[in-house]
Amino acid sequence: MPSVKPVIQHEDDRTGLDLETLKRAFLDNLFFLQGRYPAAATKNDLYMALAYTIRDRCIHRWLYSQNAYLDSDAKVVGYLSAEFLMGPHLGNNLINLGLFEKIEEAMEDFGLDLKEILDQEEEPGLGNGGLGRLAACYLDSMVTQNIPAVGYGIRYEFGIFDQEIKNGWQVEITDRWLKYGNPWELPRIEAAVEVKFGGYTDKGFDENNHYHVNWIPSEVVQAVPYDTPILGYQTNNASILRLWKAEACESFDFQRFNMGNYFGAVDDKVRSENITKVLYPNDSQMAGKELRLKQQYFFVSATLQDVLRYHLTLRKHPIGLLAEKITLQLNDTHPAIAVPELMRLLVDVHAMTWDDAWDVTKNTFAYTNHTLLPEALEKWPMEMMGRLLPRHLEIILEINYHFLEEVKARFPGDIDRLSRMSIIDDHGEKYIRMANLATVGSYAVNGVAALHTELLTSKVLHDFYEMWPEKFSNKTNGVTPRRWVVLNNRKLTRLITDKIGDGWIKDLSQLKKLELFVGDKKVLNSWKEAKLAAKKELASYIQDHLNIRVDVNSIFDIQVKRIHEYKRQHLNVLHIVTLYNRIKENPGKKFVPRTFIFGGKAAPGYFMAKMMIKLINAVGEVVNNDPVIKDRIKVVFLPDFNVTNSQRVYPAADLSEQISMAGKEASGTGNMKFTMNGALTIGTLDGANVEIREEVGKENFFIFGLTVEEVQELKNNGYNPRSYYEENAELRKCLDMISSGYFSRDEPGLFKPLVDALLYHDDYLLLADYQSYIECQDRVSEAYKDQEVWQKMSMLNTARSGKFSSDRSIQDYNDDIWKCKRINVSLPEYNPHDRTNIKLK
Ligand code: 26W
Repeated sequence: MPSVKPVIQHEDDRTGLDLETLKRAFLDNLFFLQGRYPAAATKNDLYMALAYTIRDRCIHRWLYSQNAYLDSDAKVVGYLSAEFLMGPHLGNNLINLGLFEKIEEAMEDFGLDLKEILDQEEEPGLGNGGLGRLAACYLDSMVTQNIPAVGYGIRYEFGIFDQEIKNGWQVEITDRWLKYGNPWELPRIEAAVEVKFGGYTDKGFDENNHYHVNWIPSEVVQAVPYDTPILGYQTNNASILRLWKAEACESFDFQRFNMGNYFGAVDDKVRSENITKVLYPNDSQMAGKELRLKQQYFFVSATLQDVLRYHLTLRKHPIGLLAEKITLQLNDTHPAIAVPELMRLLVDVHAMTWDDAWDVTKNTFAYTNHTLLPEALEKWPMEMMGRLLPRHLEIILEINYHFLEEVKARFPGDIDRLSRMSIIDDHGEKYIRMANLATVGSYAVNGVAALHTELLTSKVLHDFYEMWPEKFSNKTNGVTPRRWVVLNNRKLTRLITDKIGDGWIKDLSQLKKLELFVGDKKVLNSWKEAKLAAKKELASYIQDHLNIRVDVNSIFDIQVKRIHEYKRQHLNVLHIVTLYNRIKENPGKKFVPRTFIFGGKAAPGYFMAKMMIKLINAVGEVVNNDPVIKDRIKVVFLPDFNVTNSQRVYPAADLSEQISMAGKEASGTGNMKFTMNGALTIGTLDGANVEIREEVGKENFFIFGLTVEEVQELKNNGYNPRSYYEENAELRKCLDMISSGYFSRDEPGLFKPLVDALLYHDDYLLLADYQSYIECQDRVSEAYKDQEVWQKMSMLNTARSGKFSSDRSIQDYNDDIWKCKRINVSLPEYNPHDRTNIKLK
C-alpha cells in the first residue's frame, strides 16, 4: 500500500489569510479564548477574538524573523525609549498585513461593523507626545525596511492620564489601560532579570590580584519583559517591543516573611511594583523626582542585561565585539544612565579593562536630542545619584575625569570651557548633566530637524561640536504614512491609489506623481470630496460628544498638541477674539466662516497651561452662543487628545496651526501628519516647518512671525511687550477683554494672571508676533474663497510631503549611524501536520 500523504483541506487556522479561514479562526477564538457563544458576545469579546486572530499572524512572522536574525548574524538596533506612544494595534496590524478590507468583509458577513470593534481597543498611551509617538513611528519604519530592531521601554501600568473637561478646566483621570487585559503582549516570565538599587560599593583585589569593585545593593527588584509583536508593511519581517514591568524579588520577600514580618514583605512588594506604576506626565519640565530616575535605571539595566545575554549566550559572540553587532539608540537623555551601566557591566562583571570597556561603550550608543528648552534638559542631583546608584556615580566621575583630561589637552588653559563641558555641574548643589554624559558616551549625536540641529551645534552643545564635529548630524523626524494616511484616511488613500498606484505607501516620494493631476478639475473635485467627507465625520463626532454644531464648509482650523506657552495656543485665541470683535463691529459684512479646533493635554502641575485650556473653553462658550456671530465662528476643545482621537482629526483639517516661537519647537511631527493629509500650514520658521515649507513651496505655505535671529535680537535689545499693546488697538482690545472678565463673567479676574504674564514678560513673544499672525490669517481667509486654488494647494502639500515619511528618517539613521544590513525574512508555510512530528526534547 502506498502511504497516503495528508492533504491540507484548508489553510491553517492560525496563519491562513483567506476569508473563510479568518472567519473560522475568529469564531474559534470567540468560543475558546473568550468562552462565549456568539449570541452572548460583548463588544469586548468580539474585539478580543479578532485581536487574537490577528496576533497569531503577527507571532507567525515574528518567530520566523527571529530565526532569520540569528542565522544572518546581522547587526541589531536597540531603540531605548522611556516612552512608546503606540496607539491602538488592531487597525494598524490589519493595514500592515494587507487584511483591512478582508476583515471588514468578514465582520460584515457576521453582521458586525469593524469600525465599532476597532473603537473598542484601549490604546496603550505610554508616552506624553512627540517623543513617544516618534518612537512608535520609527518601530513601524524599521520593521518595514527590514532593519533588525527591538524597542525597549517601560510597561507603565497607568499611561498618560485621560483628560476630562469640567467647567472648562482639565481634570486628570487615571488611565487604566490594562483593565480588560491586553491581547497583544506576551509575558516572558522566565526571561526576567534582577535590577539593583542603593547600598554601597566594596573595593579590593580579587584572587588574581586585580583591582575589583563590588556593588552591594540595598534593594533588588525583578524586571519582567512583556513582548508585543510589531509588524512591517508588506514584509514578512516582524519585530518586538519589549517593555519591562517591575515586580518584587521573591527571594527578598521570603527572608522577611520567615522572620515573621509579613507586612514588611508585602511592603517591599508594593515598593518594587511602584517603579513601573505610572508614566510621568510632564513633557517639558525636568521635575527631578527620584522615582523617575529609578524608572530610567530600571529599564536601562534590564535592557542591557537582555542585550548582553543575546550577544553572549544566544549568539555566542565575544564581549569585545558588542559595538559591531548591536547599536543602542538613546531617545533623548531618559535612558542615558545606560552609559555608566554598560561600563559597570563590562568592567565589574565582565572584567574588561577601563580603556577597552570605554572603547566598546562609546561605539555602542548613539544619542538623539529632542529639546532645547533649558528647563527640559535632564540633570540629577549628585547626592541622589550617589544614594540610588553609588557605583554609577563613581563611574560617571571617572568618565568625567578622563574626558576633562582630553578637553584640557585639546584646549589648554580654557577653564571656562572645562566648566561648561563637565558632566558635573558644580555651581552650588552638584548635578549630573545627562546631555553631556550622553554626548560623551555616544559615537553619534543628532537633532531632529535641520534648524534644531543647527541650534544644537551652535549653542547648547557647541563646545562638544567643536571637539568632535564628525559626531554630529541632523536626522529630520518623520511619521509613518501607514497609520497617518492609509489607516486614518481611507477615502484619500483610495483616491491617491486610484491615480498613482499603491507604491507610495512604501515609498512616499512617489506622491510626487500626484502633481500631474493638479490641473485636472475632476481629480480636484474628488480631492475636495475626500476632505469634505473627513470634515463631516469629525463634525458628527463633535456634535455627538460635545453637542456643538459646526459648519463643514467653514475652514477647519486645527491646533492639536500638548498645551504649552511656547506652542502659543493663546496666540491662536487672540486671533479668535480679534475675529469675534470684527464681526461684532460689522455684523453685516461677509466673513469666511471658521471652526477653530483645539486638543491637547497640559502637564498636571503646569498652572499656566491649564489656564490656557480654560481660556479656550471660556472664549468658546461666549463665541459659540453669541447670536450676532451666527455660526460664523465656532470654537471646539476636543477632550482627551490621544492617538485614537487624533486619527479623525488630521484628515479633516484645512489649516494646520504650527505657531511656536521660533527656536523652541525642536521639530514637531503633527505638522507632518497634517501636511500629508492635505492641510495647509500657518506657521513660524521653527523646527521642521522650515523644511515643510521648502518642500511644498513658499506659495503653498502661510508663514508669519519673527525668525530665530530676530527673536534673539529683540530679546537682546530689551523686549517691551507693553509697547505692542499700546500701539495696536485691536490687540489691546483683545487683551483688555480677556483681562477684565468678558469671557469669565462669574470670575472677572480669572485670566488676569495670563494677560499679565503677556504684558510684563511675554517670554514667547506673542505680542511681537500678533500683527504678523493676524495679517497672515487674513491671507488664509482670502485664499480659502477660491476653492479651486485652495484644493490645488492642498493637493500639492500632500504630493510634496514625501520627505516626512519616517521611512526616510530611518533610512538616514541607518545609512549614517547604524549601518545595519537589511534582512530578508521568508515565511515558510506553516503546515499543521508538521506539528505532530516535532520532537520537543
Ligand atoms: C524631563 C521632562 C521631559 C520629558 C520629555 C523633557 C522633555 C521631554 C521630551 C524630550 C519632550 C518631547 O516630546 N520633545 C518633542 O520631541 C519631538 C520628537 O522629536 C519633536 O517633534 C518636538 O518638537 C519636541 O518637542
